[in-house]
Amino acid sequence: MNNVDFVIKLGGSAITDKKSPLTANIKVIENIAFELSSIKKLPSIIIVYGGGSFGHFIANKYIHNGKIISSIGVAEIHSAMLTLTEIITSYFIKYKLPVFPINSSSSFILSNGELNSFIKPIEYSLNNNLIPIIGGDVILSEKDVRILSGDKIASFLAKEFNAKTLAFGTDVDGIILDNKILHKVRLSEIENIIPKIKVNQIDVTGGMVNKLLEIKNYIASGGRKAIIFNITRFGMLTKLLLGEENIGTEVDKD
Ligand code: IP8
Repeated sequence: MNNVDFVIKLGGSAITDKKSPLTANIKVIENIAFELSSIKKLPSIIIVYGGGSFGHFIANKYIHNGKIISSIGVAEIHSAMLTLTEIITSYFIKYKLPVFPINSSSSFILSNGELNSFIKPIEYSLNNNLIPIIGGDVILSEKDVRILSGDKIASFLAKEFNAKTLAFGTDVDGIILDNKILHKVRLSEIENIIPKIKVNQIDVTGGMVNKLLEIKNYIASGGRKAIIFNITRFGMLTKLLLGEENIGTEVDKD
């Protein structure tokens, strides 16, 4: 498996308008594509994206106790994510980015509660100078269908491809407590921070709290640094890719 420099999650709250069903935030998507295309020598990256007002809006209607309770619900959620995939892809291509969308519902299944993956297409797309992009989606198990969040996919792929940085692009400047951005957080501090974070009701996969838990598991199991930053601020993605410091909240080992 080849190594990558970055796994970057495009948060659903950044790339869609969470207040309007099925509405992409075209300006943010276009800025992301523009910034990526403007970097002279793009590091190796895997892009992951969240559901926002596509996946989460539909999923909210059909989820009960973490399970999707209707087959047509599964079809609708998957279809909404395909639409979002197509929107992101078209803007990346507009900026001549060799994007290669990979479907997570065909790359991941749950078997006996364990996540099984087929990620060779991601490895091979990197070998072929393509930028793999993959989103949160519905995934199948023996007897039911669940949502696999983009956060989980991002941390999973960051581990598999030994990413130097796992970056979560959101619509906030990082973890903010008492009106201050926490620029550096150590693994052991995460548990104390989580109860102080406001919970987002729309997000079926748990929003910022889930992100921090995901990062905690990621770093605790040998992952390298993780960063939460505001990807809706033009220029921040470029700073991330150029390795600038203090662009959001960075989480490291103790
Ligand atoms: O926005 C969830 O991905 P997330 C995807 O990364 C769906 O939690 C289908 C709701």
